[in-house]
Amino acid sequence: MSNTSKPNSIDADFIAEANTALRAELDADYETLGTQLRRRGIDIDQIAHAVSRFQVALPSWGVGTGGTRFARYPGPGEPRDVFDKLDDCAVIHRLTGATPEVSLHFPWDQPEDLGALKTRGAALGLSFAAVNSNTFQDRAGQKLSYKFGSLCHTDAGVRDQAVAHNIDCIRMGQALGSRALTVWIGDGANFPGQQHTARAFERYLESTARIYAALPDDWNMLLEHKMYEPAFYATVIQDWGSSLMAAQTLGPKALCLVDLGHHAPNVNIEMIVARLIRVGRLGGFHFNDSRYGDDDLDTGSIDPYRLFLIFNELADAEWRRAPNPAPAHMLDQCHNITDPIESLFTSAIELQRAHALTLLVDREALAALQTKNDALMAAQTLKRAFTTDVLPILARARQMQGAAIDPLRTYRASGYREACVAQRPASRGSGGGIV
Ligand code: LRH
Ligand code: MN
Repeated sequence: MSNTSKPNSIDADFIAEANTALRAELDADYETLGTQLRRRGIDIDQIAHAVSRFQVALPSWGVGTGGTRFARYPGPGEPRDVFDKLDDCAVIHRLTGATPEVSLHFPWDQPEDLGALKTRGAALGLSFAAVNSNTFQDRAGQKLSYKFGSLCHTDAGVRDQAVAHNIDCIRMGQALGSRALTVWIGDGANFPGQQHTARAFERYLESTARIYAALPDDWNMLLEHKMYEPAFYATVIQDWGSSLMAAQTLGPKALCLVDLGHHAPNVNIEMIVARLIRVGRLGGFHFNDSRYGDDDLDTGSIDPYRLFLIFNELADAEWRRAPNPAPAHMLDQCHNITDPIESLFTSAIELQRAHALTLLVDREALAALQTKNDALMAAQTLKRAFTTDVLPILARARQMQGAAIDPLRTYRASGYREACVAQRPASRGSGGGIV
């Protein structure tokens, strides 16, 4: 456990000092934007306060360097263990004020001492979001392989092993104060005929029912669908329909998690979000961006309008008081060539932006235009919000929480990464794999 040698952390004083030089410029930009928005009947301070309440959980596996099946090029000063990962997550939260929770993945983050991990989290101002089980890899000493699946495996022994792991994740999550279990499985087939499509789904329902029965009353089970990979012909939980069918079969604590990269290119994800909200089963998101497959690129880096349209469904649901629990916002990205800390705080800010932009939509006017089928004016009403430069609002929202007006400039000035390099032995490259 590496809690003695912590890189010089980016503390509140360092951030306050960095903000001093930027305050006057921000005040001027904020004033200008405030005047423009006032003309549109919008109170800029109200938006800034709403943005300051926006939160997204960080993926513990995202602060290390990711890779592809071809190679992984470890970045400098990589975290050695879950304690280093928490240190890095705390830096992201100090810079943005928007990421107070970390989503852990077991066994990747399995500590000897759960209590020590919880204490360290609290000391860093962090708490724990949904925990993720992992029955898509075999680990040392594991009796039965997940090569041909886990919760849907034809061998009851393998299913029992996978169910036991998920129940163990619930136990560890409880010790950390988490309130949800995310279940993503890669179970599926590479050949037509390899797997009985219907029976595989029934085995999934039987296994997840046993996990569901072990859930504490105040917990949720988040079912994550994915179109393909690692299976390349059929995936048991390949789309939102299969996920929703399973959630409705399991019970009210089972909800659907939408990972943006788990759909075919061009799928209208905001429509899926609207449908899941209609039945109160939208449990959360794994935010990232992609152009082709599950590329796990930085959120908002490829198609920020798509991200805006997804948040627009969330804002509209809140406006029309739709009966859906507040979805759990989480990032799930793979940083192959950037500093993961920079990618994660930049992505958290992209989410703050998408959220802020949806608050600029004149929903009364839009509803009236939709009713009278004024297609172009309706589209323009939405686009007008999207094309507003809300950077001053995002910076103000961070400043209001003692976070950085300019996180990238502040982070690079801190020398945090260089300090990590000095204290964390360089890790070797490997053949491949996402983490
Ligand atoms: C599967 C997935 C899932 C995680 C893994 C790291 O592609 O999105 O959410 O368990 O990535
Ligand atoms: Mn995911």
